[in-house]
Amino acid sequence: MSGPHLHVLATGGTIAGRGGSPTRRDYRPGQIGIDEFLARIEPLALGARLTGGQVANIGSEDISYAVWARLHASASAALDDPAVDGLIITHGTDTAEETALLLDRTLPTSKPIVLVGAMRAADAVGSDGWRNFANAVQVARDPAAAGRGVLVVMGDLVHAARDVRKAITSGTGAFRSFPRGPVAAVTPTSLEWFADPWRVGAGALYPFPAAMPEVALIHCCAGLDGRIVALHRAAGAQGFVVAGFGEGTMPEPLRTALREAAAAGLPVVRATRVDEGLVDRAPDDDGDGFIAARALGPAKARILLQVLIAAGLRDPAVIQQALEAR
Ligand code: DAS
Repeated sequence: MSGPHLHVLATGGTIAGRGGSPTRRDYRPGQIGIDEFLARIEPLALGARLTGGQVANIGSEDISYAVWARLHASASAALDDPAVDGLIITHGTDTAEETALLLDRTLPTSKPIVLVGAMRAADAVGSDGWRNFANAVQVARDPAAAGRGVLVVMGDLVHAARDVRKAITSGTGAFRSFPRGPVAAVTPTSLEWFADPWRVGAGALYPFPAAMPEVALIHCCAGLDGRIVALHRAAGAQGFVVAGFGEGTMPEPLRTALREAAAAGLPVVRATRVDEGLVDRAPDDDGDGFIAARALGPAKARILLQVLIAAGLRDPAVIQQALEAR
């Protein structure tokens, strides 16, 4: 097939899922290997030459540092290959936002990088995976997709890694972007960008971690006290992200325990358990030594904090600045 050469790295997920019944949810993720997947895509004649590699074949709920390390190494090798014009990663939807952000911050973005999944298995009634993949090819084959970090293509929309999240448990419109919204609309035969690239020619923002530091994510609930902080510190936590109430508030006993952790040099990021909304710096943050998550939700704030700590960046002011980067 003619057209740009796109390399596809498969990790599993529902997009490669197959099961017992086309109507029930009794499928197993990661049942279709990359060779079979590409053979099924070939007849669609998507205007790109596709090669593939199998990094893993798992449900993304089981994603691990080991899989991430293999994926990053394979992605780096593909992006370094002058014969490769763009990269597509097939992935489960449950942790797509975390993988996307991790790669977004640790890979160069001089070529298109697109992560794609599916909400329904390949053999399910109304399967969305083949369309999502055809859309992913439409995006990855466009040179204008470069300079935008890692993009996530789901449900005829293109999302930036920083803003995207799985917002609904089921249905093909499950992915949303906050606060900026999607960056493009896509179909297997059309692509409409809504804005210019924002990271043109940039190399990787940070090195890929040699190991992922323990960062605890504390989900606030009424009456939570500070004991959980001591438990995590005893277990080796190197930093904390709090999914707080509202604009990142938390019960006073928890604040006290986290203030002590910050004073001991453990970065503390205030995020929110609320589905949407920015967490800006609060007047007490300077005194508490806390960092505001801004537009990042708790799960992605944790990934970024792990990358930063692994890079030796623990200063709250430096971390706050890193949370502003798109
Ligand atoms: N099987 C889950 C996963 O791999 C869900 C999915 O892929 O949609 O994330």
